[in-house]
Amino acid sequence: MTSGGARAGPDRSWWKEAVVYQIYPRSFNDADGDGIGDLRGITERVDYLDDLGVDVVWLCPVYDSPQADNGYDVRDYRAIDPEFGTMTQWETLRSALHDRDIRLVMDLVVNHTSSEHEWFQRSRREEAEYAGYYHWHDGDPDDPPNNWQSFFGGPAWSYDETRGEWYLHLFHENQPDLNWRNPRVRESITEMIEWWLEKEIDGFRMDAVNLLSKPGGYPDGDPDTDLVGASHFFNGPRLEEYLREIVETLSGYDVMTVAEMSNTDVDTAADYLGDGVGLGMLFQSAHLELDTGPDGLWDPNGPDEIDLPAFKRVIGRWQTGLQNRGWNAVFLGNHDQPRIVSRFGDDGKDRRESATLLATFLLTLSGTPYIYQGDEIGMTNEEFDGLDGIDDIGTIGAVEELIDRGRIDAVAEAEHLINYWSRDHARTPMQWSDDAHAGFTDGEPWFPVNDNYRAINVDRERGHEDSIWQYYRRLIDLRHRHDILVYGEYELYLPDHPDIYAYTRTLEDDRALVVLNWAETATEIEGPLPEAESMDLVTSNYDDTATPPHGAVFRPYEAAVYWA
Ligand code: TEU
Repeated sequence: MTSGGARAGPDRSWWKEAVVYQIYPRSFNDADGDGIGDLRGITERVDYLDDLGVDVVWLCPVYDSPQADNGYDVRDYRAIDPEFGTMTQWETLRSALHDRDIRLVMDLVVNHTSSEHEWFQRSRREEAEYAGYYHWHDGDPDDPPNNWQSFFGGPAWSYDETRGEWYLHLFHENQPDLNWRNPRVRESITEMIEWWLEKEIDGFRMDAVNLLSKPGGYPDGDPDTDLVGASHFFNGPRLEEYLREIVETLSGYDVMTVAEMSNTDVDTAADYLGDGVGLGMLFQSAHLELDTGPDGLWDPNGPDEIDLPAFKRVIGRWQTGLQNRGWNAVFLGNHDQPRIVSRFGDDGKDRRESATLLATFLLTLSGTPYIYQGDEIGMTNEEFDGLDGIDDIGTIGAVEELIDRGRIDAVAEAEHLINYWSRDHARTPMQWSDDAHAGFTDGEPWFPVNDNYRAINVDRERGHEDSIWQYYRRLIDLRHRHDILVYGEYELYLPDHPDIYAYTRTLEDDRALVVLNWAETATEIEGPLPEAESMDLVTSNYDDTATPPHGAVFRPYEAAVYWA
């Protein structure tokens, strides 16, 4: 706070005022009929994004890749995968977005490469300059260097017959981790980042970036933890130094950064953001861990119910914890998570009401909102039959590990986990219309379209005024028009209420109140809300919410925004 009466205005940035839309290219729109979404397909939908009103597109990886992890296994950072198109088509997309004032953020996947990357090929052959590009370790082929586990199940080490050594991969065996201790690796990455910056991109989403620094000596992890080794490889000893190097590379450009950093607490985050290391935002994951079982995501005893007061505590910790110390990235879903309406709302009878409640939440918190493709029309989870039809290597690896460890005897016992967690829920093709394959492709889609596409699709949503899509559009517009929704300070009311999530945003003399009845039942609010009687309703997801919030009965998933 400044003293002497002069109040400092908000520390403005275009990326704080932006609403981001995340595109998973494989599943967005297929223009060439091969069943796989592509760059031309995205370009065809730029007007759609413009109508929705988003400011930034975050494009998941489109780099040349064997697609073992749908592009998060990069074979060549400077080439576009032919499945997605050509560099010229990428440039066309960028220009089409820029022509409509929509910025383009690329995914930066530098914790690991594909095992087919030239660097790894040369490294495994021990070519002098590349020999130390990855984490190699000698040892008995039957005895990995330590007990670390991979995110996708099984050990984090694989033995390479060519080199006769072990290599580290925190994800799939086809995704070897780069050795950031090696200055040559860091130089190569810096050159690659500069190369993309020169192509006039507007920022990076930095994949799994808090895993970059591994401790010397690769110490064993506590074998009784959910992901063995995590305490060693998350936020490792030299992470800050590496992040500073990346930030330095970006410093001459007006770009945004959002770092994927699960397993990070608020104070650590504040060190990485703003006046600390200088990152713009980060994706933390505490609010996505409330429904994991006692032993983590794939605990056969899970998933747990999400408890609203606990959810409010986690969100509040970040909302207030980063106040004046950083900036939040606000999100509930992405390409790794279940569909938000199925997880946090109700994908049955109250789908519209709960999806619009979630929209209200995302677009009225402090921080930059991220909308994942399809959430703006309330797309839902798919139903899977065991591992049949599962594409996600994360799900397959996790279930195999449960069997290997004797935690379950057969896949059938993991059915509930697969149906809850599989990353495939988010990866079913975008539902554009009620045409064949939901208008996603003229060919055979790489992954089946959700059967509900005739009821849930963009054409239908855009066709009527009270749809989820129209609501997103209105709320995006509201946020754009009112600084208070961007820069206002967050304050929670009724912290222990089991169904009501109510908070205010305050900017100088203005105050906004958001009330969300996060339940499938009607709820009467008894507790006090601020200045309720003197507030005007600004927007709600029922067409007749006229009552002031104090003492009012809120209907299932009713969401309302008031101003004073
Ligand atoms: O995800 C990193 C990551 O931590 C996830 O594996 C997360 O733990 C898991 O999805 C929880 O369900 C990033 C990408 O978002 C993901 O798609 C990639 O598979 C992964 O990195 C490897 O690049």
